[in-house]
Amino acid sequence: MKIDKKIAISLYYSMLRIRMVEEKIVELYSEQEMRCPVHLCIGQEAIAAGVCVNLLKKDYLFSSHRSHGHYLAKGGDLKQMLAEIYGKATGCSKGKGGSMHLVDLSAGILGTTPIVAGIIPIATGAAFGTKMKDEGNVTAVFFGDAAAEEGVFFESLNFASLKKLPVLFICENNFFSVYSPLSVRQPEKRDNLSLAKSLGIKGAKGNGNDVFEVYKLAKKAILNIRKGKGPYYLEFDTYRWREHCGPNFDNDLGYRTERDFLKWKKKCPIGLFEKKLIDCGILNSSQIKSLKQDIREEINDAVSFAKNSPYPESKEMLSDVYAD
Ligand SMILES: Cc1ncc(C[n+]2csc(CCOP(=O)(O)OP(=O)(O)O)c2C)c(N)n1
Ligand SMILES: [Mg+2]
Repeated sequence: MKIDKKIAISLYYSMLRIRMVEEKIVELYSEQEMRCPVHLCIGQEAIAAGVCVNLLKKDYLFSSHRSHGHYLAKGGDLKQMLAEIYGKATGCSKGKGGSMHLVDLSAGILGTTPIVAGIIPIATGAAFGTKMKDEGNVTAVFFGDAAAEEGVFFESLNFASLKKLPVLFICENNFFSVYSPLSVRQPEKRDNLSLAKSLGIKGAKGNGNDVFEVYKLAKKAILNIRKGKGPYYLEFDTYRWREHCGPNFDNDLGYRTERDFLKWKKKCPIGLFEKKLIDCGILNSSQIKSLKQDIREEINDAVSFAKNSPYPESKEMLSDVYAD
């Protein structure tokens, strides 16, 4: 593996931090102090990390309901994210949005929303805006395999291609929409990449559990966009480990098999990359231990901040969240 040491460590750190934040949410969720639903991306961290390491601060990011990883990888403030999940006034949406409405304007995170596919045209519009103003930002939008079934997906790709917009579409294919597998939702031979190409959009598919592969494909895509060559479509296969919504495992429900789950667990994006980094001599086990300790402390601080923050006042109920 030929990889720049600094990039390798930042990819690893980014994935590990996302995993540890979400594991903390798992640990604390049963206290019933977080009163909003959470859609965890444990198992899918490589896509957020591999794409976002290529983005600049001024670039824009949009995502959907499963967005903690995207928010953190793009540089969103951890304290404000946890405070938001705890419904506190110090949260990134002032405690009114919860886990599915993450925003950090200072990090270029313009928004995440839970309406499946609803964010795709919003991101496309933002990219249109930056192009009209000649601002030179790239806009990245993450969405799931089910979002690619909604009408706005096609409209957005069509418009982005027509106007050569600086937008990166990233489909995270985890094979399920809640409990429905692809086989009951899409014709067998459907291929989103061919659909994108038929609209004149370049793209690629990759292994979403291999962070280095994601990184390389995203790097190429983002360079293409920065050169003014128009939109790009990326699709990555991956697997969510936990239930669709919530902190538990749900393999007992029968919509997917324990065998499949274990097969994907063996392809843990963090475990596999960690082994590579150790084999290449980029990190050793004591450095990994100390990285984990640093992240643990950061998370504990952020949890205390969130828990000790006040709830929004009732007079705030109808005020504009992002006005100032
Ligand atoms: C328009 C719309 N329809 C249905 C839902 C309910 N819903 C929430 S998440 C989800 C599944 C989305 O699947 P996918 O886009 O593949 O993302 P994943 O959850 O797998 O990450 C559904 C159907 C919704 N939020 N919005
Ligand atoms: Mg899905």
